Amino acid sequence: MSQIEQILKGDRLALARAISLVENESERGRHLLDRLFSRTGRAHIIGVTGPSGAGKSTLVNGLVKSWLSLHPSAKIGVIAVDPTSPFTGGALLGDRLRMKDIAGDDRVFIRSMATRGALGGLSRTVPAVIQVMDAASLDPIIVETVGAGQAEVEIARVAHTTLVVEAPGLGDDVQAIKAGILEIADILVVNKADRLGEDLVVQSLRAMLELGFQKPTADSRGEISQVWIPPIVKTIATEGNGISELVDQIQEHAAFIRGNGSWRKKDRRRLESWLESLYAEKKQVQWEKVVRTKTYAGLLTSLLARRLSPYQVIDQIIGKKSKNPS
Ligand SMILES: Nc1nc2c(ncn2[C@@H]2O[C@H](COP(=O)(O)OP(=O)(O)OP(=O)(O)O)[C@@H](O)[C@H]2O)c(=O)[nH]1
Ligand SMILES: [Mg+2]
Repeated sequence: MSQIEQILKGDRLALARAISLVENESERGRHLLDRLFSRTGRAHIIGVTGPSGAGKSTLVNGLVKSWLSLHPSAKIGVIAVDPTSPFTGGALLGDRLRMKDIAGDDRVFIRSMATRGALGGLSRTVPAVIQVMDAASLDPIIVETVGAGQAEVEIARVAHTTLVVEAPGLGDDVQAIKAGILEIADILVVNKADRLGEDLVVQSLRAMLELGFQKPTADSRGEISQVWIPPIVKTIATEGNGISELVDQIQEHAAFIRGNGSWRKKDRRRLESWLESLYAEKKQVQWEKVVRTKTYAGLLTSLLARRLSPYQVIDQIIGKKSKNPS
């Protein structure tokens, strides 16, 4: 059986190997992705983001368990993106611990990745790893990432359904919840509902929702416009409380976006943002080549001597003749 066939039928070893090739951005990995691409686009991609320690991994563990009890024949992919430096393997071990209930299940494929994104966001190979899992018919594919700036926005671009997990006791609770999360959250999760201050977190999220969403109004034809208002789900991930409601909400959101055309729009947005980052990478590589040329060295000398401005140098590099205005 060819490597492609093995991946398509979900062979774990073939899948693990393929993901490593893709992660290392090797030529073979690239080739594999080209051949797998036509088999992708089916999986429901679920993003899970939120501050460090909110209980995301514990929640993913519960979510997967609950999903499998509802759909015993499902095969699920989990990607945990860690913002840790390459020198500490601690967080990766932590994921294994938090996800201990599902780590041994052969219907679940877990992959931990370190962030290597150019801008400190998601690892730039995350979309490619999702693609391999998608081709292997893993569905849903759950991506956990710490909600720190860029990664949070990126995950919302990649996922069909984004869960933002908050929890009491993470410092300055109420202030820490950024208004920006409404733009990315499809479902708001208040985890650690067993902890003091849980009601404050719920209240501030609710206040934010009221500010951010007006009541749906009937248009001129009397139809109520369709707006998804993120539900707030309270959970105790360590006990499994609230998880089945969370699964319901996730499936409801999937049905909602399938019904109103957003699913396709999100697919397009994801692929477009992927193209954009590939283009930026190519440009970067080109630039690094330019910097090593003699022409560049010459232009740099002119720049330092103030004979050419930075604009004129760039014009020369990209091949435009700089016109002398005088
Ligand atoms: N009391 C309580 N503790 C919880 C709950 N959920 C998770 N925890 C604990 O909170 C700690 C952090 O949980 P994780 O699941 O590792 O949190 P995380 O958001 O994945 O953390 P990072 O991946 O480091 O950002 C662990 O000690 C969990 O056992 C909960 O509902 N209640
Ligand atoms: Mg985690």
